[in-house]
Parts: sequence; C-alpha cells; structure tokens
Amino acid sequence: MEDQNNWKRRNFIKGAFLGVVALSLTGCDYFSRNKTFTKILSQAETLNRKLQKAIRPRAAMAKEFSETDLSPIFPVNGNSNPENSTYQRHLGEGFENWTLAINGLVENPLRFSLNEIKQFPSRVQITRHDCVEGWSAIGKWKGVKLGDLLDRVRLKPTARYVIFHCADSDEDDVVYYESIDLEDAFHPQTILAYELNDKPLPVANGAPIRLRVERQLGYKMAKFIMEIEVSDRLSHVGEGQGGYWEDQGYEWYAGI
Ligand SMILES: Nc1nc2c(c(=O)[nH]1)N[C@H]1C(S)=C(S)[C@@H](COP(=O)(O)O)O[C@H]1N2
Ligand SMILES: [Mo]
Repeated sequence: MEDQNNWKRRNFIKGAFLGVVALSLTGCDYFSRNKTFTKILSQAETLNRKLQKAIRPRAAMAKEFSETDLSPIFPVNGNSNPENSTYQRHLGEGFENWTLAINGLVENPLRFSLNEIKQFPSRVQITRHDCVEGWSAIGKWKGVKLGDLLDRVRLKPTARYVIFHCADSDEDDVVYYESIDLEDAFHPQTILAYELNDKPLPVANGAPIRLRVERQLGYKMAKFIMEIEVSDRLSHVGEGQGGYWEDQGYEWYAGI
C-alpha cells in the first residue's frame, strides 16, 4: 500500500514535470519575445526545480553511451561561426593566441591558453545532447573538468554562479551567454570540451571550447566561450535571467 502510494506520487510528479517541459518546447532559432510567456515560465521554474530534485538528485550522473551508439553526424544548431572580429582573428591564428579568462569572485583570476587547458587531466564522455527543437544526438566529448579550473582560480566564499560569455551574437548584437550554479559547475561530467568525436572541436560546434553540462538541455551548453565570470548573482548580465534563451522565456534550470 505504502509502495503504491509512493509510485503514484512519483508518476504524478513526473507528469507535472513533463508538462512544464512541454511548455518550453519551442524553437531555439525562432522565438518571439513574449512577456506573458516569460512570466508563466518563470513561475513554473521554481516548481520545476523542486520537481527535478524530487525525481533525480542533482549529483546523479547522466547516462554515458558506447562508441557504437555515436550518431553518424553531430548536428550544428544556433550560431555556427561568430562574426565577432576578435573571434575571427583567433580562428585565423588557429586559436594559438586565444586565452580563456576566469574572473569575478575568485582569489586568483587567471587566463588559460588552449594548450594550458589541455595540460589538465582530461575527461572523455559519450553522452546524448537534447535540443528543445526536438532533436537529439550522441557525441563523444573530451575536455577539462570545469571544477579543476575553478579550483585553480579558487572561488571566494560568496561565489554562487558561473557565467559563460560567448563570442557570438544575434542580429540585434545581443551576445550569447549562459550560467550554471556551483552544484553543476563541480559535477564530474561538467567539462569544457575541446574535442568532439576524437577531433578538435569544429568551429560550428563551438571551437575552441564549449561547455558540456550533461544533465541539462542543449541551450545551456555554451559554445565559443571567451570568458568565464564567477558571480554571486545573475541580474547584471543580459536581461538578468541567466542566459540568452532564458532572457526570452526559457527555464534557467533546464534539467532533463
Ligand atoms: N554560443 C552559443 N552557444 C550555443 C548556441 C548558440 O547559438 N551560441 N546554441 C545552443 C543550442 S540551442 C544548442 S541545441 C547547442 C547546439 O550545439 P551544436 O551546434 O554543437 O549542435 O548549443 C547551444 N549553445
Ligand atoms: Mo537547442
């Protein structure tokens, strides 16, 4: 009896959660800024995060696949080649002079070259990427654990969020950005990937490095990262919702 009730509760929670996700199933590429929709989503947001925790603890690992599961082609979505002139110069130089700045609420702000990033122990993971536009693909990613870089710069006690500033922007010059909390930042599968399917990360998939935060939806996985900012809040970036798509109504915690 006890068990059955638990089971019913679980299914109810799951159903409610899927409803929330269904609300956000709109295109990544074509999205009209709709304030009412934004409001509905942000109310659903808090509920969604609680339900997420009830279903699967945040520390759980995302499923990892094997080589035979790899998708023949890993798709490209969103921006595929930032027009930004600094980015184009770095691309032309093979990212030889590109550096990743980590600053904000850290004791020791640093810049890492691509080579330095590759000197850290690497992690390889074969995971499934889910985009809200309705496609999924399995890819093999190699990169550095974000937590290792954050340990190197040493977070201040007030640090709460990690914000990724990207090289690309939309037709209104709004720059792509994303953010995660420390729980996800130090998750063992959260990496800054520099290889996809055993090759240097292609430009269209986010070269020189892109975020993999495997427990969340595709739009969280910032490509073309230029700078990482550690912060105690999200209100000062973009329109204050913690990400480019979040500013247009998507959930900030995009758990799968
Ligand atoms: N900088 C940046 N990151 C981005 C995007 C983007 O347009 N710009 N698109 C997001 C979306 S909606 C998805 S689904 C994935 C797509 O990654 P892919 O091009 O490697 O398939 O990147 C995400 N990260
Ligand atoms: Mo997406």
